[in-house]
Amino acid sequence: QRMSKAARRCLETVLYYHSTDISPTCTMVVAFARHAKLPLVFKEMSYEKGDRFAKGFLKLNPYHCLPTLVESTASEVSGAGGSREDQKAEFSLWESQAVLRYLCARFPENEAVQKAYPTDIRARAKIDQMLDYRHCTLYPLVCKATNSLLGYLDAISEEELRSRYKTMDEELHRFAATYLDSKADFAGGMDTPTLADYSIVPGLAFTTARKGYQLPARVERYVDAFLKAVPTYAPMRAGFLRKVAELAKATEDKRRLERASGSQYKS
Ligand SMILES: N[C@@H](CCC(=O)N[C@@H](CS)C(=O)NCC(=O)O)C(=O)O
Repeated sequence: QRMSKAARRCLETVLYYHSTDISPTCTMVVAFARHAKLPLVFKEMSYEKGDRFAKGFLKLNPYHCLPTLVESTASEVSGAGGSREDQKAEFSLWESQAVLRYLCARFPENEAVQKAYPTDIRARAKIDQMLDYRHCTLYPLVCKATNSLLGYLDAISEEELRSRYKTMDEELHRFAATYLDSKADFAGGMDTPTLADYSIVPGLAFTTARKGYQLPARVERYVDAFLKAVPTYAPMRAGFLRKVAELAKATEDKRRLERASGSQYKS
């Protein structure tokens, strides 16, 4: 059935995210949207089953990465809202931080949005600076240090691992010295969490892949402050930490077995 021009149009915003517990990019957007109580439809996709490779979904996002946000219009039939069949996706967006910014532009009246991404241009520019820093500098160092422990990359020597953790740890100290001060809880001297914190905090959970590693004390307090301020994040973090521990253990066990059997097979 074609949508009549006269029909009232309503917009549905769907957020597709991974059901896997270890996606910092999904976590940052879901935690923010839930905390701000944004009127989104949340759709979990199975990472393992590869839902993101379905033809229909690839049309929405050829990069098949999550989170992906999709907006559709639907005719409102006798006030009941549109049915799925007469909906037509008209906008899709991926890249987690672009999605965060779009949600703020889309729901400007929301109080949590106003706090997380203020309209003052200098405050906003500083948050943008921290978002870019997270994606381009900090997070790549976290991934470089932790990926092989989680089995995402081949094994590396203990010496190399130590060196990568050291580089990451030095950057975390630099982050604390530059962006975290003693008066405010959040990055950039902010009293309430901003988009930058939603983006930075979840990825830090990967650092626990190495037993005995401790975040710099100021960064640890920052994570705690975020957990307190954003209660929707706590269960996500718990699942994330569990999954990191599981993956690290499974990777360690597998490599031990390979070494014992002298296998050439690489994980
Ligand atoms: N730069 C992207 C990265 C998104 C991304 O790689 N998401 C992962 C989960 S953390 C994913 O969906 N991977 C599966 C795939 O790309 O097929 C962002 O910030 O959104």
